[in-house]
Amino acid sequence: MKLNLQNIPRVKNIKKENFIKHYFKPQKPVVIEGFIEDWPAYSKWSLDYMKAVAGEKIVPLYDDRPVDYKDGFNEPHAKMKMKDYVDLLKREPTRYRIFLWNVLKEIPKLQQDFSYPDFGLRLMKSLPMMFFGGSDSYTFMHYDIDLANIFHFHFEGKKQCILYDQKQNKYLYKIPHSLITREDIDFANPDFNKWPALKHAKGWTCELNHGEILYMPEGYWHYMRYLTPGFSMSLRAIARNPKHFSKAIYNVFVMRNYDNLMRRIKGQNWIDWKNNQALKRTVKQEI
Ligand SMILES: O=C(O)CCC(=O)C(=O)O
Ligand SMILES: [Fe+2]
Repeated sequence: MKLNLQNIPRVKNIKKENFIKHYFKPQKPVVIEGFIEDWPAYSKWSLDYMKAVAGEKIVPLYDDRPVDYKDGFNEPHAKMKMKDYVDLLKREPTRYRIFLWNVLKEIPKLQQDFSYPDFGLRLMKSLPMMFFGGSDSYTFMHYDIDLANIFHFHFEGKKQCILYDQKQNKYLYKIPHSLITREDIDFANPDFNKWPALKHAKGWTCELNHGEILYMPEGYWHYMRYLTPGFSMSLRAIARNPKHFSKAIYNVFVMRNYDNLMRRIKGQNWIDWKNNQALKRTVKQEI
């Protein structure tokens, strides 16, 4: 038994009218090939290049340990110099990932290597974020706090992606007051005896290679597994669906603070309660 996933369609060098008509308007994901071949980044960006330009920077690292009430929202688990991190990635499989690293704030000259593509959406220019991972590391299933439209550019190596839209929430063991599913689900090889509702979730999948762009529509859940060491950059455009937009405002200004407060007050009990609720609420939906 496998997850119910269909392959994300692939297009070459799509024009913005077609992108809007076939993917943005219907909110469908797509992999765009061959779009950034004229960017300097296409030939320059590699792990070695990042080591050369950012080697001395201290980078925040995350592994796949379960959420601990003592950690703040998105607080890193370790720190290292970028040059040591790249060496580690190349030397051995590691769970350590860089998650949400603000490229332009850290290394402004990287801006010279790429431009903001015109897909007919206004991209948030101050927020290009980078993500790095080692062989077989993964970014847990989540959606982004602002439910944005995301353009995810991949460099070096290969990465597997699994996506779900917001309509699938009832089958995904979503944790309340949070943006993740139960962390003990292995989306690469799920245990359907333990998580039977997953059978009903309809999702999408692809393998991303160097220079390819994955468009993730508003609020889409995403799980990313690094099949080889590599990195990606995400550009985002604000959620246009008013329901998504108001959820984004709620998440940023209410949900995040409420969750942090409850962690401080109730500690591990809060985390345990949320994990339990994720199971209960999904089981209820199933019947
Ligand atoms: O590539 C990753 O590790 C995660 C990417 C992600 O979460 C994003 O682009 O929003
Ligand atoms: Fe994300």
